[in-house]
Amino acid sequence: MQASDTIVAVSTPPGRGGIGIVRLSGRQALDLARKLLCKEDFAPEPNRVSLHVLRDPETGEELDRALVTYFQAPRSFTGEDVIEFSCHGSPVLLLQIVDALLRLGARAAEPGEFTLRALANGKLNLSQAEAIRDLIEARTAAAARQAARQLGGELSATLQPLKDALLELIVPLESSLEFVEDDLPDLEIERLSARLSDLVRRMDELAATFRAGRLLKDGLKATLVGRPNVGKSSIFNALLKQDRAIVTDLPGTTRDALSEMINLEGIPVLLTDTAGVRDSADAIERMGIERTRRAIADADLLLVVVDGSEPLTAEDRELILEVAQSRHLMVANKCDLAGFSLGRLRETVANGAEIIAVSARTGQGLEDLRRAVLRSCSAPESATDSLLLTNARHYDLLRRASDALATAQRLLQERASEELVLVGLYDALRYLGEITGETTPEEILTQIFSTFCIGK
Ligand SMILES: Nc1nc2c(ncn2[C@@H]2O[C@H](COP(=O)(O)OP(=O)(O)O)[C@@H](O)[C@H]2O)c(=O)[nH]1
Ligand SMILES: [Mg+2]
Repeated sequence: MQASDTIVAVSTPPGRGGIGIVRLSGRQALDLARKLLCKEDFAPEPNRVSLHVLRDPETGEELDRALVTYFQAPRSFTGEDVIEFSCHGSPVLLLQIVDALLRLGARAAEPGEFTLRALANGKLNLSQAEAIRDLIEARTAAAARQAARQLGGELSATLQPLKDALLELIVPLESSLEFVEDDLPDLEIERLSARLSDLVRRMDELAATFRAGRLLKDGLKATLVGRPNVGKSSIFNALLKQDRAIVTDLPGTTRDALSEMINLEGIPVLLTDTAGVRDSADAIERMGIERTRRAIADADLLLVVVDGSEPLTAEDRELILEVAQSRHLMVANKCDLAGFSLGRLRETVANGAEIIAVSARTGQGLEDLRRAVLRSCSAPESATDSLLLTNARHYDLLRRASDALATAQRLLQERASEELVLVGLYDALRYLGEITGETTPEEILTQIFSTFCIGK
């Protein structure tokens, strides 16, 4: 990637739409726009929109009429000259326009390259760049809200006081190394040590938010399992509040594993309905059962459904045994029926295991089920209002920083040399710097930006 290139990409999603945007960034942006507009004297006022005809640079044929906006360096997203063409949202047309700009000398942008340039030009830091990706990929409003906070710089702002405190610890250690022949006085060691443990505690507190943050971002896979006709598809539909799965009286009608995303208190839960687990002679149904086994292996949480209005069958018992080692919830369906009882189930499942009584028909108990799903993954039961760590890379670096400080503190207590103690402090400082990008190695940057979409 050469920063001297002028890069181009379609920035709106693939497919048809009212508007499609082509973005151009780099030194030659204005020059290339002049050629595309066939207007040598095109001198747009920055940040003002104007309507122009875009033409094929070779044939002069009209391609589209588009709104053109010029963002002058350094006051643009990338920090370079940027031109955005808001065209009609036809994939064919947008490709033609990109193609015209490529022929004029632009280069096709790599994934995330616009954002990478913004980073290189100091328009944002690495954790903010990652927040842009997370915001684009957010699947619930709560996840988007977290990403927006991090984009606003809240994570960097939270880390800054930790870095400042570290530097304040480094200074006296460095100077004692430099000027004092005697060891640090006990009182000073106690003071530094206390501040180190305070820092470790603050870092660990922030790291602990990752459990909830990860759920918000990555979500949870919950899979409904059970023998045919217990009401899995009905529960699936009731939770979706829409008739997505096929519900019938015939056992084995659900032949495929169906998945839909639902939103539980901001956590995206991928809910999967499966065909019944049972031996079947029907070939198509057998294929569904194969997928079911895979869905079970893939799930973070199994919702084991039984029909609470009937005695447990051998199949039910077998399944209950089978899932014992996996994370699961017992769901007794059809609690609207007169014959419903939890007693039989209580005798079969392990002591004290939670059983949730529901009725897919009346909706009774579904709220308990939602809450139990959240509880089972230790998610906060209501959307939290504080900053959460949502990125595994950030979590890992924070843990490493905290470990390095804990080791440094131990060394300090053992009266090890200041040099040794300082190693841990500098390591911690570097790890924190990697979160926001000041000290992130090039290959890590490349890896991070490869996960972005093109045109961002
Ligand atoms: N009374 C009652 N019937 C239900 C309930 N849930 C499902 N059913 C019925 O049980 C049958 C099987 O349901 P279905 O969702 O297809 O079961 P699956 O094979 O486990 O997916 C259908 O006739 C449903 O109408 C419920 O909560 N109460
Ligand atoms: Mg079904």
